[in-house]
Amino acid sequence: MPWPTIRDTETFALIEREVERQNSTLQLIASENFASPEVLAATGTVLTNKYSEGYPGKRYYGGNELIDEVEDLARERATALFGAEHANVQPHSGANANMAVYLGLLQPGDTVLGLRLDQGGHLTHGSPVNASGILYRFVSYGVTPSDERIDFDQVRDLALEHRPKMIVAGATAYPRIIDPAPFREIADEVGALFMFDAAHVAGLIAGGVHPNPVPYADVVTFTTHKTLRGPRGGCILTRAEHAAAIDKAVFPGSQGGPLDHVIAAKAVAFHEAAQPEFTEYAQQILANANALAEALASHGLRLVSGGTDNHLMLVDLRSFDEELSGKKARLALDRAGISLNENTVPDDPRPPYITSGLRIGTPAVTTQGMREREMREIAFQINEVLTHREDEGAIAAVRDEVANLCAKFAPYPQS
Ligand code: DSN
Repeated sequence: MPWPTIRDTETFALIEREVERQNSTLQLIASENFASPEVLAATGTVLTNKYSEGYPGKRYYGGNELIDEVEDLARERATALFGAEHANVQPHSGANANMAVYLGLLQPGDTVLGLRLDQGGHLTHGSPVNASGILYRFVSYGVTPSDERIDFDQVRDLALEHRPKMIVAGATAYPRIIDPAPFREIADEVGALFMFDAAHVAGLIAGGVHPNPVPYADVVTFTTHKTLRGPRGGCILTRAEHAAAIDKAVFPGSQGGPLDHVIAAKAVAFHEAAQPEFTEYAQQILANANALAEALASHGLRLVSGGTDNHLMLVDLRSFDEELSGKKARLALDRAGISLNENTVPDDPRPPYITSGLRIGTPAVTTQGMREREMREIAFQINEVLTHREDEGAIAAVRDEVANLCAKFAPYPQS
């Protein structure tokens, strides 16, 4: 990276080493990506210096004329990209975005339906250790034991029984398309609001390869750094009728000053996602995920739900080797330069910090230009590591192969 004259060599040496790690190892964490140089540049600007509590035209600090234009640009681009009536681009993260929606549209103690964490849901969808589960009465739905897809009969039964104020759809570890239409129907049947958390699939929606929940949902939240490939942050899209409540819940309800440098970078990312090549990118994420899933299955690894139709897959390690936990597998893969995360599989007998599964995603490797052929190579190397996980010589050999592969597709080659 072209750094300015560096005096804090200690910190910047660590950053340089992280650039090198990202260039030379495989990033298969489904929620990660490589932001473009323009997104990185916007994030590293003097906009970080500004205080601008409030919204464009209604700030509590002076000197915000240009910041207003930046935030308006980001809001306009977000609403245009997804066809939404209103956008709030200030949430610092997806968790903040979700909590702001609950704060704006619910009362503490209200009943909400959400996908169970161990079935692919998110902490902010009512986990008992998260503020969502502490402040609201979440009731969880899950996937069917037979095909491991969302059990809409159960969603409907629970909705009729508990009469929730809101139904939440969306997931962090679910390998299939989430159809917003049946959620809307059930929400209408019981008079509930419908929130769709599109954190993982926002880029797939923007790229036109997954259904857009905006016409169905009262509110859509998402993060900007996963498949959407922007800076780390959150965003909320709402129908006009909820705009004032949501804006108030973000500021002053749950955040102070917005991160204006990150909002500028979000504007850049929305612009990038509106280009025709982003559709090709989204299509290739799916093609790569499909190729990787098929290749892993050919090595005898069971995939939750039998495959994928999004950017990720969940490997259930139990049938491969009963003794191999997700955590052990992840640590061995880390040693081989393959970065991913352990993950619970539906009805996992192991606790969440051990797990019986691996979550594997293709957004980052697709950004660096890898295609189906490389996915087959990656599946081969993953199988090598899992099979020879006690053999440090075999792991070192995979690490070399991974470094050779990554050298051909370095995401930040000029560094
Ligand atoms: N940490 C994110 C993920 O990995 O899916 C969710 O917040």
